[in-house]
Amino acid sequence: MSEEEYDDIDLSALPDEELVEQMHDDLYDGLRDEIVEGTQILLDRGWAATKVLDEALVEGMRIVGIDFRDGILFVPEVLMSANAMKGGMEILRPLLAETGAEPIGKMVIGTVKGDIHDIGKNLVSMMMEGAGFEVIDLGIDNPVESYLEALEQHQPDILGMSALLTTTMPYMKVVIDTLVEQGIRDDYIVLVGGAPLNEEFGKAIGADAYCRDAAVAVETAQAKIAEKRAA
Ligand code: B1M
Repeated sequence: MSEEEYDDIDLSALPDEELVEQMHDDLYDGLRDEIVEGTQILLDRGWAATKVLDEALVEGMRIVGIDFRDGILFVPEVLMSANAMKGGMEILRPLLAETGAEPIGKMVIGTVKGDIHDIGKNLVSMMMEGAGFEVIDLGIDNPVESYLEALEQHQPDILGMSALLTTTMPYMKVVIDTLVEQGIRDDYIVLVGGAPLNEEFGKAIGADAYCRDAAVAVETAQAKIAEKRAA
C-alpha cells in the first residue's frame, strides 16, 4: 500500500478486530506513528495493556518473524518493524510498570554477548517492574564482565539473561560457569529466556529456570524469591 493510501485509513473508525489486523500490517510495514496511534485507540476503548501487547503487538511481530525466516523480509525492514513495536511499547510501559508497592526484589537483566535483540528482554523488564521488582537493565551484547560488574554493584536477587540466537544462547553457560568458578553462583536466582531456548537447555546450563515469556518470568521470579526467603 502507498503512503497516500495509508493516510486515507482512519484507524479510529475501524472496529476492534479490523484495527488489530491493520496494526499487524502496520507493524509489518514498520509504521511507527500508526502503531502508536492504534495502541492508544485500543487503550481508549478499554483494552487492558496486556491484551493490546499480546494481540496487536506481539502477534504482529510473530508474523514479521515468519517472513524474516522465509527470506521475504530483510534486516532493514525488520528493524523498522522493531522500531514501530517499540513505539507501541513506550505507550504501554507506564501501564505495565504501574505499581505503588515497595520493591519485592531486584533483578539485573541483559541480552548476552553477540546478540542485539532486545524487544523480549524489554518486555520482561516492564512486566517485572509492573509486578513490583526493581530492574537494572544492562541492554544488549553483554560480556560476562558486565554481568559480574552489575551483580557486584547492585547485589540483586535475580540475574536474568536473554538470547534470541542459537549462536548466542550458549554464552549463558559461560556466564553461569564464571559465577560457579567465582563461588557466587548460589547468591543469585538465575533465570533465562528467549525464543530458541527451552526448559531442557535451561537445566543443562545450570540456570534456576527457563522462562517461556514475560508473564512466566514474573511468576517464576515471585515463586523463587518466596522459596529463597522461606529458606
Ligand atoms: Co533477528 N532473528 N536477527 N532481528 N529476529 C530472529 C531471532 C530469528 C528467529 C528470525 C528467523 O529467522 N525466523 C533468527 C534466529 C535464528 C536462530 O538463531 N535460530 C534471527 C536472525 C537470524 C537474526 C540475524 C542473524 C539476521 C542477520 O543479520 N542475517 C541478526 C542477528 C543480530 C544479532 O543479534 N547479532 C538479526 C537481527 C534482527 C534485527 C536487528 C533486525 C531485529 C532486532 C531488533 C531489536 O530487538 N531491537 C530482529 C528481530 C526483530 C527478530 C524477530 C523477527 C523478532 C524478535 C522479537 O522481538 N520477538 C525474530 C523472530 C522471532 O523470534 N519470531 C528474529 C518479539 C518478542 C516479544 O519475543 O524476543 O521471543 P521474544 O521474547 C519473549 C520470550 O522469548 C521471553 O519473553 C519475551 C516476552 O514474552 N524472553 C525472556 C525473552 N528474553 C527473556 C529473558 C528472560 C525471560 C524471558 O529472562 C529472565
